[in-house]
Amino acid sequence: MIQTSKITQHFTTGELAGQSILESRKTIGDLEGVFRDRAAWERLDPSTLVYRVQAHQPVAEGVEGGLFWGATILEPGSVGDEFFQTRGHLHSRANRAEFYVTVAGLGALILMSPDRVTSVEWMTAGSIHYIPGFTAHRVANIGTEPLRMLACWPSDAGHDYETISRFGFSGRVRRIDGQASLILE
Ligand code: PAN
Ligand code: ZN
Repeated sequence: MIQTSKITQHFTTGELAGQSILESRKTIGDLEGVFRDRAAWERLDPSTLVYRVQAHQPVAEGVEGGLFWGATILEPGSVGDEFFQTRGHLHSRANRAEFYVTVAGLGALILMSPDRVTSVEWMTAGSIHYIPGFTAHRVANIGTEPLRMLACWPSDAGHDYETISRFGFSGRVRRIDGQASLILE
């Protein structure tokens, strides 16, 4: 049998297309507690779009042995001296790893090890990033164009947002003297 894929990946925009693609969006109002400068966050229009996530989930969430494919488009912008960024998470099955690939834009992949050591990998078109298990991950858009990236992760990984919302990362990427820098807290 010869079949054509029903899901397609656009390599310029990073967008996925196809019938069963799941889509979610996060606005400034959805991201309470993500940015250190609360007053700056409160000054922004809560309906401002920060990022969109598309996911291709060929098996049900939680199935062991499957894979998911996703696209994230993170708008440029800032909240105080921080850049627009994703909430960040661990995986619920914490040992599950993940790949990120940058399609376009400039980003910072913020990683935190189980002993709370935070590091950054700069993201540029074509860069591939392996996120090991037990590693919290968040992405900031440090450029002026949308950051477009792809991700592939196990279908039984799940998302643990609670740990990061309670304990945060031990470092943040901030604009210091005009330059994106990792500032440890
Ligand atoms: C990604 C992220 C996506 C959005 O698909 O879920 O970039 O980030 P948050 O989930 O932290 O809001 C991924 O890492 N999946 O596991
Ligand atoms: Zn993840």
